[in-house]
Amino acid sequence: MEQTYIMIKPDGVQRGLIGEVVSRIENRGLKVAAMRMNVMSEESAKEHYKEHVERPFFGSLIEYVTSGPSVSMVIEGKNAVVIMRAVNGATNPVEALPGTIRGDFAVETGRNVVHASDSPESAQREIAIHFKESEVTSYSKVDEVCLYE
Ligand code: IDP
Ligand code: MG
Repeated sequence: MEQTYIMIKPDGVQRGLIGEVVSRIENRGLKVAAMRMNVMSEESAKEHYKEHVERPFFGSLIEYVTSGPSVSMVIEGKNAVVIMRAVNGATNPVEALPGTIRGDFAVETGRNVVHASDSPESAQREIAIHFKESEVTSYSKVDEVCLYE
C-alpha cells in the first residue's frame, strides 16, 4: 500500500475544517495510518518546503505553516499519492474544481488549507520529517475487502 503525507494547514485548523478534511479522506476509502496535531517547528517547515527555498513566497510560507497548530497525517491506500492530490485540488484555489477541498474551501494560494505529497518519493521524505517510524501504525481495516478487488 502506498503512503502519503497530508497536512491540514493552520488556516484549515482555525476555520474548523479538521473534521471535514478527515471525513473526505476516510469517505474516499483511504486509511489514516498516523495523525498528530502540533505547531510545526521552523526547522521542520524549512526542510519540508526546501524545494521552494529560492521562491519569493518562501519566507511567508514558512511563517504561515508555523503560525499555529496544524494536523499531520500519514494516509495509506492504493495510489494514495495521486488520489490525495486530486482530493485536495489545484494549488491555486482559483483553478481548483468544486468538489475538491481547495475548490470548496479556499480562495488564495497562500491560504489553501491542505498539503499532500506530490510523489511517493516526496511522501517518504516528508513522512520521515514529521513522524518517527514508531508513530506510523500498520493495521488492516475491515472495509479493505470491499474497497479492493
Ligand atoms: P502544492 O501545495 O500544491 O504541492 P507547491 O507549488 O508545492 O504546491 O507550493 C507549496 C505551497 O506553497 C502551496 O500549497 C502554497 O501554500 C504555497 N505557495 C505556492 N505558490 C505560492 C504563491 O505564489 N504565493 C503564495 N504561496 C504560494
Ligand atoms: Mg508541493
